[in-house]
Amino acid sequence: MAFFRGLTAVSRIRSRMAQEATTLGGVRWLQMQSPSDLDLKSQLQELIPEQQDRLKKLKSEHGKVQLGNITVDMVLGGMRGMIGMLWETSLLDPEEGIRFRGLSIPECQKVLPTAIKGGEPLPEGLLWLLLTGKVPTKEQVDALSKELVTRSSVPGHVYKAIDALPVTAHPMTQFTTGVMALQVESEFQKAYDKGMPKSKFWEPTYEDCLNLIARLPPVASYVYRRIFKDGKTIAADNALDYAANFSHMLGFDDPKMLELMRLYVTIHTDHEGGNVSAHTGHLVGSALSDPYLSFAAALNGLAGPLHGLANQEVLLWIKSVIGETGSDVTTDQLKEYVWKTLKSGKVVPGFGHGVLRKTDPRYTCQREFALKYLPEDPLFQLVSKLYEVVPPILTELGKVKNPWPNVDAHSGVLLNHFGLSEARYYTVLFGVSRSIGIGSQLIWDRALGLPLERPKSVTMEWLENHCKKAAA
Ligand code: AMX
Repeated sequence: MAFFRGLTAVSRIRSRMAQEATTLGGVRWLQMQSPSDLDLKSQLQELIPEQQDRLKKLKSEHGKVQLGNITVDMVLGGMRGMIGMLWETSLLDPEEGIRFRGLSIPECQKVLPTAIKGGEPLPEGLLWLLLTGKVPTKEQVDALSKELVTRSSVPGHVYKAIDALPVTAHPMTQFTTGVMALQVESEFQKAYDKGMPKSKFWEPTYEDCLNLIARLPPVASYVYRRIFKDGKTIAADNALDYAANFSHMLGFDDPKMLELMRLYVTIHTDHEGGNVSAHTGHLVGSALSDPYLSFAAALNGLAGPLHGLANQEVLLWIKSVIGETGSDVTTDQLKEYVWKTLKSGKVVPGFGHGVLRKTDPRYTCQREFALKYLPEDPLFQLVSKLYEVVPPILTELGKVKNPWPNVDAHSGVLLNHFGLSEARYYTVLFGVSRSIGIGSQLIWDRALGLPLERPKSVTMEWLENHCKKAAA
């Protein structure tokens, strides 16, 4: 109810020229008119002191409040359920899924500015939301799109570094190499080497993160065209928004594909802080490694099959089902194939999650996209069938905590439908999107002066002795 009240308020706000504010899920909505209102950095500058005070107050007034007990299971179980990190940009509810600064995916789809009427959100709008906690106006998003264009030029040595790799190298290896080569441009590193007060750390971090976000689409599309299109690159069309330009540079100009790319880049940005890529970016950044170094580390985590590589694995898995059974695969054949995968010691890609306990809303919004634009696509229909077949089997295993599909179960068939069929490339798209979430949090990490991450580890002997003492 509060949400719909918020929506009505937003339409009212948007039609007015005066400054006004209302609240939705803790998110402030502002429509303002001065030129600095179109400048993201100025907006952040205003917000930072108040958030620094908030953190100081939390520390001084509630620093000793307990947040739970750590059990041996948690230590041995990949720290599941252990609260250990501050992550401002998004929060994941096991039942409901992700909320970006308090807004669920359907809410973001309703309120973030779009390129076409009733279309998918522009990722620049989500970047603005993640950084400021405020829903931007279309003017603010357009200004940010333009700013990203001005930051998007990639030095030639980056392409040479990628070219030094065999063309057969995995796209993620080539992409991460490109990010590492971009690192020589780091403003943070230069400023740190010169010397700067801690209170200023966030400013070159902001420059690096925005530059990084802006430069990833040309680098990523270079990798794609190098591997799959004989190295024939396509120049940027800087009149387009961020995601549409990325799609264009990859070689896909169908307006529906542009919409898909806007949706894809928006929903893959952020998934709170504990997932492998986000946590890695944050951890490496805590050593004051610059955003390029931090993000390259994050990408290496994203490249694992239990994390971001799962989107590649899903499409390859679906195609191997069809290869073995033919395109008219029956439910029984599908069940048999799922069991065969499990018996071979592999996981069923695209299903399960470390935190979520329901169907991933990122899956649901992609399904809605498919129902709108490609309901007859045979691979989409197979994905729908998998929704019925896989969860009961995973449940039958008795150990899987969440048998439902995650984001990766759906993305591949959508991309494949519009001709982006090279599954090995998919995690690169995920990586481009992740820069928006990880970059936003890195800026806040430095603005809030968050410390070096250094949790305590123990040995099995330590745990045994501790448990003996506890029993006595
Ligand atoms: N297929 C087969 N087995 C699965 C499974 C799946 N889809 N999901 C979980 N399991 C197994 C685990 O491997 C584990 O087995 P083990 O005890 O023998 O090691 C057991 O069930 C319990 O695991 P869990 O607590 O339910 O999940 P988790 O937190 O350990 O792992 C995840 C989460 C995502 C790695 C796991 O569900 C998985 O491997 N899924 C398939 C890969 C995938 O889709 N990854 C993408 C996730 C989203 C993302 O990061 N992009």
